Amino acid sequence: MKTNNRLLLLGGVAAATGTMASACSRTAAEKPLNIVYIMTDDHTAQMMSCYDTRYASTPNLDRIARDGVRFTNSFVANSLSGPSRACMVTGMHSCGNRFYDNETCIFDGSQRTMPKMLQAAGYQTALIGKWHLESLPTGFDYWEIVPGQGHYYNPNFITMQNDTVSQRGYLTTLITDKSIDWLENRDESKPFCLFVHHKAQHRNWLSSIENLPYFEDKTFPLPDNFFDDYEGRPAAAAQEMSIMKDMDLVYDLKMLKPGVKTRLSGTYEWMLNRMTPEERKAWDDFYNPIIEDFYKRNPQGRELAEWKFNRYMRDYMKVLKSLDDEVGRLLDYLEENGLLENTLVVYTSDQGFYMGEHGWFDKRFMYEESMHTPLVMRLPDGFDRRGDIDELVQNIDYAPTFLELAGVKVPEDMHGVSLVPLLRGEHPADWRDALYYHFYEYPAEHMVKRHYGVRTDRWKLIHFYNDIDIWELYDLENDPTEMHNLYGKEGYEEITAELMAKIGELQEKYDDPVRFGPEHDKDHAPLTHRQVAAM
Ligand code: SGN
Ligand code: CA
Repeated sequence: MKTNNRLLLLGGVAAATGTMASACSRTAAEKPLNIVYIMTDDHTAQMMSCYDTRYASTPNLDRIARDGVRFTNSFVANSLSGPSRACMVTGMHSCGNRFYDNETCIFDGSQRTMPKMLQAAGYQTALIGKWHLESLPTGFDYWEIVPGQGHYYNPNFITMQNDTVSQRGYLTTLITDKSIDWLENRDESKPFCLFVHHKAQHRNWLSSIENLPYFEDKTFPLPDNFFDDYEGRPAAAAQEMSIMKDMDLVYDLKMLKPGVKTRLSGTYEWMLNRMTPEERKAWDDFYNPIIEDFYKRNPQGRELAEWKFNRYMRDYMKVLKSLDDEVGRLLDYLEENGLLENTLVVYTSDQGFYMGEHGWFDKRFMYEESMHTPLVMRLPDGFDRRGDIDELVQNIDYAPTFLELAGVKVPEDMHGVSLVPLLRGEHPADWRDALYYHFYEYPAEHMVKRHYGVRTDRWKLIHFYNDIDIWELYDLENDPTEMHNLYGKEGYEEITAELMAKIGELQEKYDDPVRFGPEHDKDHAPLTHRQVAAM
């Protein structure tokens, strides 16, 4: 058994709860570990330079990986904000935490959560930024959240007194300010776990005023499969998240002009009304020449596709620059205050995102770009692991990881698995060989059909169900962009049967009978995977 002297230092609080477990091998002189968990929204690995150098430069995010590890196979369980956050705090798949989708669910804050367990073990816990679980946070000594998606400009915050307070400033900066303030004023006698939840990079990518001029000289080539015809993939064809068809010219691409009304132009104007007169002037001074040029040239066809894609990329990059700078400011604070040695810093996103792949923005699908999520960790002293970790990991694993690091016994029925052995450089022989995924939010915005499936290191099998019954099989080694659905093709019977069995096994393990949604479930008993497969 490994000694865990650090646990002795946690003292009576956790010991008295009887929840201690042997966790990590650190020396007696070291202080208990702290955790800073930074989660952004819709930040995808294609736009993080330690994963992909084609587009963005994110030196501060990369710094986290440089002094620690980069997970190359990090995925979510249900690629949507609320569900991802619920998976993260509970260590359970959506079926276990019962937060299936953003539109119909309210998180039951009375259930077991990792922040509550950390609190019980003597940790100070705080949450700042986007929460998006509808009920007020539980398990945090301090919280300050934005209502719903939050606003980039002069946002409202909900405080612990349940007041809504409007604040001057840009949200990415404000969340960092508040995080640093909390660190400054915390009770230094206790270890802490701070959750910093940014709105950035969520739609509709409103840059800070300072960053407006950046990246205007950059042009980005369209991804090879931008003009995907979705052949053999009817569920992929049915979505409404196309840059060409569904991206709003005013709301997303900022081409506001008197007389031009789009589905979301009113929302965009309402957002701009949050700006101070000075901000609004700087905004208009920047966009007006672009707007004028756009309507004058009136691009069509491929030229319009390139124009839309490039505006999208540039706005995303401007917002990302603030995010990277602000994460840098938080890291500097930790460094200057001697906190880095004994703090695990985690950086991840609530899911990945499409940057024009298949012609899309948004997420939801079990395809790679959105099932994948960036995950890098700066490791505290005592953890010498560096470089890449290639094992299959999922956002349900964060809760057990933090619990183990805090010396709290991970409940046996928790779906996630602690990543601590991987952080120590071990390669457990019995590590999972497949990940389970289930997306439920349909019918809804972007119209991505309900689906579930399994992903191994090489294969992916997906079943789209509900008002469609389509299976898709991908060979990720030979078709990494998932353009060729091999389901039902000759030669793939055996792997298909194996993956189907795996889905059945995982649905049983996680107790996830396929749900058709609240309307259907009122009158029908949930169907098992096997019943659906037999339909
Ligand atoms: C909003 C966005 C959608 C986005 C969802 C979920 N529309 O509804 O484009 O898919 O959030 O995103 S918007 O018109 O309000 O911008 S999530 O990350 O919060 O799950
Ligand atoms: Ca998101």
